[in-house]
Formats: sequence, C-alpha cells, structure tokens
Amino acid sequence: MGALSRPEEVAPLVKMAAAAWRIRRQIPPQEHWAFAYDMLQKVSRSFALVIQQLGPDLRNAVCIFYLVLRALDTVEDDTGVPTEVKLPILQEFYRHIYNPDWHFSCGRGHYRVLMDNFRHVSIAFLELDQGYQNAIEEITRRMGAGMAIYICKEVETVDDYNEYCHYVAGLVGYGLSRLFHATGTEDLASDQLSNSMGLFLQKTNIIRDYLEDINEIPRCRMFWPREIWSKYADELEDLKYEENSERAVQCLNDMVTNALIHAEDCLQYMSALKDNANFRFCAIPQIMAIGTCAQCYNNVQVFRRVVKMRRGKTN
Ligand code: IN0
Repeated sequence: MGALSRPEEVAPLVKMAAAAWRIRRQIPPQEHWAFAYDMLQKVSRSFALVIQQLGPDLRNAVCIFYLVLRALDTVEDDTGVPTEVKLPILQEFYRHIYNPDWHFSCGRGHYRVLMDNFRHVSIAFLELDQGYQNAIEEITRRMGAGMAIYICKEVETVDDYNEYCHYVAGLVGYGLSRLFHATGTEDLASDQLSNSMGLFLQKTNIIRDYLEDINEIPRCRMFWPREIWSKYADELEDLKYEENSERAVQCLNDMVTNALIHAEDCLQYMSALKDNANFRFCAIPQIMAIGTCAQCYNNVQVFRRVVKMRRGKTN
C-alpha cells in the first residue's frame, strides 16, 4: 500500500523480492543452517538479504556472528532477568557458543525462538573455519564483558557514550574486519576506522529511538549522555514535552552532530574495500544511517512519534 502510492519505490522493492528468491536456493541443506538463515530473516528484515549476497564462506560466518550478537543483545535487553543472573551469562557467553547443550530462555517473539533454539547456532558455529571462530569468540567475550559493565553503570559523559557504543557496535566493526581479512579478500582495516563504522550506526539508532526508549515500561536505560542533554534540560524526559520543543531540537542537533563525527572514518573504511559484495554489505546500513540522520536533524517529530526510513527508499 505504502509503495503503490510512491511509484518510484516499486522497482527497488521488486528487485529486492527477486534477490530474495535467488538467494533462498544457496542455503546449506542441514537443519541448523536452515534455522540460522530463517532466523536471520526474521530478526533483521532487509539486512538479511545483504548478508546473503556475500561470498559463501563469509556469508555463513557473518550469519552466525549476527545471530550470536543478537542473542547476546537479547540477554542484555531483557529487563525480566535479574542482574545477578544476567551478568554471568553476558560474561560467559563466548564459552556458551561452543556448547550446543547450553541454553537460556529469555526475550520475546522471534528473539525467544532464537534463544530457545540456540543449539542450532552453536552447531553451525562449530562448522566454521577456525579463523572465523576465533574472531567471533574474541568479540563476543569483549562485548559481553562491556555490556556487563554498563548493566550497572549509566551513560553520563560523552566518553561513556563512546565507550558503551564501542562495546555494543564498535567491536562488531573489529569482528567484521577480521572476518573480511580471514576470507582473504580484504586488507585488515585499522581499529579506529572499524570502530567508527559501528559507532555511527549505533549512535544513529540511539538518536532515532529516543521516544521508544523513554516510553518503555519499565523504563529501560537511556543512552543519550547526560553531558549533552543537561545543556538543554534538567531531565531527559523533559525533551518530549511540547513546551520544550525548541531546546529539544537543539539537543537533538547536538546529538546528530556528534554522530556525524564518525562519518568521515566510515567513508575512508568503505573506500578501502576491494570486494563489491563486501562494499554493499557495509554501505547499505551506512546509507540507512545517514538517511536517518538527515531525517532526524532539526526534526521535532523525533520526540513525538517514531521516525523510520521506509524500505523502498533505501535501495
Ligand atoms: C551489523 C551492522 C553492520 C553492517 C555492515 C558493516 C558494519 C561494520 C561495523 C559495524 C556494524 C556493521 O549492520 C546492522 C544493520 C541491521 O541490522 N539493520 C536492521 C535494522 C534494525 O534496526 O535492526 C535491518 O533489519 O536492516 C546493525 O545494525 N548491526 C550489526 C550487527 C551485527 C553485524 Cl555482524 C553487523 C547492529 C549494530 C549494533 C549497529 C552493530
């Protein structure tokens, strides 16, 4: 319905559907791989298609990396899990991925299905080449440790904000750079540039999701750093009230400007990529993010309703 009222978005959507069909034929036949790719599609919408366009070995490694990270995220996010249960799971998660008998039920919807059937992800992980396994293990270990720190700590300063985003997204950049390098198609990117790729995506999500996060019951943690919002309001919630619109937009612009610091590194990272499929894989989320930044900048609607890019607009 949305697309038909926008004829220019029909062709990209048809192209996406055709790509989806071609790709479904390349998935390994075993049950654990069928589960992994099915799950990938359910938890990541359009991004699943982009992963599936990578070369065969890299595609399987990235699919498992993505699902491991989503599972870790599901544990971090589930406010129903008591902290004393949650911390050791986050810290030991990198060991659990080697053990198909391990499981922990949490999350909702597709995420709960992922957690309840995590053995399939483990079995598929154990089939990956050693180099891929090592990279995924190390990133999972460091991310789990970082998440555990921030379960008990608030994002106060801009340094905290950068550190939190490093744990949950910058490390993903390190991991992906190692996977690309292990495949043999790319030089190993620097940590600085790899980190920026994740930080730009994560900061954009944090900006866009202000309203969703602030209205969550029970109120979850907020990631807008106090050091930024305290210049504009006494409490972060105050930004959503109409009488504070002007200050809210100034604060929003401050946040977007902070995110854009990483854009130059992102361009440098992507311009060094040699393989076209790897480039597309990296560029599509970056384009979504820059589009989201453009849509959010100076836009008071961020504080009124959820601002999302439409799918047809991304291709
Ligand atoms: C990602 C990133 C991602 C892709 C490509 C290169 C990257 C380099 C460094 C860091 C991250 C990189 O992309 C996805 C995009 C995604 O999942 N989009 C969803 C939309 C959504 O809101 O869920 C979609 O359905 O299209 C991403 O956001 N993250 C991610 C996670 C794992 C991997 Cl392997 C790659 C999450 C995050 C937190 C930003 C790193």
